[in-house]
Amino acid sequence: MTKTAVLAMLDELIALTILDEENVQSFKVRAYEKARRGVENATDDLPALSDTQLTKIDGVGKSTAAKIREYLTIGSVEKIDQLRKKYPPEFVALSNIPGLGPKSIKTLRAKLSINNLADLQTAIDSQQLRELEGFGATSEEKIAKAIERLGISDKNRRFPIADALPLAQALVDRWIEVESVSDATFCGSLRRMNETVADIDITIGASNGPLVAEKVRSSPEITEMLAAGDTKISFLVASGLQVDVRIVSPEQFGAATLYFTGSKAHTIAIRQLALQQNMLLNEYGLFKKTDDGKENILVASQTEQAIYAALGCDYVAPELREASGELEAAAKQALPDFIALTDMKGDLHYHTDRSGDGRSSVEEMVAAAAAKGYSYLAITDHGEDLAINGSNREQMLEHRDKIAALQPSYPNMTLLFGCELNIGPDGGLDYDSDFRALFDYTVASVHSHFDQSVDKQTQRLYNAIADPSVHSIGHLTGRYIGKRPGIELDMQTVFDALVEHDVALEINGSLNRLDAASDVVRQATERGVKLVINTDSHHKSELGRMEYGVLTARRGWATKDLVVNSWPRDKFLTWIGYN
Ligand code: DGT
Ligand code: CA
Ligand code: ZN
Repeated sequence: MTKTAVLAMLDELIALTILDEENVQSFKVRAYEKARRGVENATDDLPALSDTQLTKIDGVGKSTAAKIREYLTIGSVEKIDQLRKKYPPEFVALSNIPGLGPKSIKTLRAKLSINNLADLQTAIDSQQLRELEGFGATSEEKIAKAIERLGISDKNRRFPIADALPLAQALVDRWIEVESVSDATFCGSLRRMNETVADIDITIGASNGPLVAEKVRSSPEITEMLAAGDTKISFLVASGLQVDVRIVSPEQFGAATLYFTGSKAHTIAIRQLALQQNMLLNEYGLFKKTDDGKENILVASQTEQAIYAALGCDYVAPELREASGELEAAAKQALPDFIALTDMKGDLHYHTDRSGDGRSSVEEMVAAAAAKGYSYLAITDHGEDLAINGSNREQMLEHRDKIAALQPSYPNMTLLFGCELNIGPDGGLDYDSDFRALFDYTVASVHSHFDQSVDKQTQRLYNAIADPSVHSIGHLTGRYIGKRPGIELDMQTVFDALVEHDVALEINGSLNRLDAASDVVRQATERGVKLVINTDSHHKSELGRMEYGVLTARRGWATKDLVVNSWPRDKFLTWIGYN
């Protein structure tokens, strides 16, 4: 059990308690939140701690310590199981819809027997919400529109990547350690970094399949077993997410992951390519027919790399496999020079506890960036316009001194005094232009007013982009995948403005955001818009998000030359006008 899993457990406990008590400020909720912050800052090796040591973690009392111990020992927590019975995951999920909080979903359940999205949709379709006290026609329409824009209305439920990827990673990390396992990976839409997934597909290569199957079948996350074989196991977890596991021999691992990663269209195209070369590709391997056509001889199967190579192709990374030109380019060995994680030279959207929502000190955050080997770092705490989270001028200037004082300890990394400016409803920014000019670097982003017209939002973005103090636009639409629709924009106008004013478009690596989205990145790349890939870290444990940002950029065919924070330090500093 990793610390990430414990944090996820505490998140669920907090969400369920809020629902139970209808109060985000209750004593219990605040205690759990405090404990979560403590655990986040504690050692990664929680299982090594004794009971006494657990209670020594900041904010962790006896009862929370007992729950953490229970979770570390048996993989579940009695209290959470009880709350889940009262509030099943598909019911809790309703509170993610904008306009519906804990109180209102409980009203819907009490008055209209609404237990899940399908029930809610039926009630909306028959206009039952507008008759309900505290709702009305406007709120019914607003909820209906939110469901539609989130794309969650169809009965084939999809899950946001932020809900699926950490679980998939935890399962793979655990199963790869099992005896006789040669390799394991999640596949399907998740490995291709799609924003939402229908299920988690996992492929395991192992010489002792039955032994591994036994281990998989006894996973503590399982709430319902759907198929319990020795080569294929399917189960549900508490959220309702389905996990499909295939166990194959180590020799067939590459052919199996190629097949199960898809996309379906990509795998069909690559089979076609094999046929053109008189070969046969299936989930077991790539085979060549003998001259008499009677026998198939194995050409490659153990790794995906070997299969692409045997077909005379560049290796096509999973995030590119969407049948949108990648195979044609790979067959000509002409895949563009896409950005890679190892190219990244700095993080340029980065918070410290100077921000109300930041949770690590500036010293810790700078040390974490230095440990990544970065050559530059922009510290971009929130400007004054963001209530609670923002900083006034005096606080910002003090912060600047603090950052400058740290610089001598980091000769290999240039520390930039930055700011995340808030883009107001009409495109206005924090402070005034003289004060904004004090920042070495800025990222401007939208945090509110999501419901304006396309024209108004486009003009709003245009005004921000045109401001001379702005270097980049952060999380373009402000969406939370599957939870909050972002603003709607006329993208061509936005791209034109970005090019005209030489402002970079951010790809935000937070799994909840992945904003700008990969399809937008692809258009931006074609238009020659400069890009920047950031983590938007609010804690020292969040720097790993750079990988997700880079994968999203690669899905959008972003080339290295366009990504400003892959540039060498001198080139980058010249671009921002730093001296
Ligand atoms: P999802 O689950 O809807 O988010 O998307 P995928 O791509 O993960 O689709 P899924 O889980 O149905 O199947 C996983 C992969 O298995 C898929 O990407 C390609 C492969 N696959 C599934 N069915 C077929 C099929 O009928 N033909 C071919 N060639 N491949 C398939
Ligand atoms: Ca899938
Ligand atoms: Zn931020």
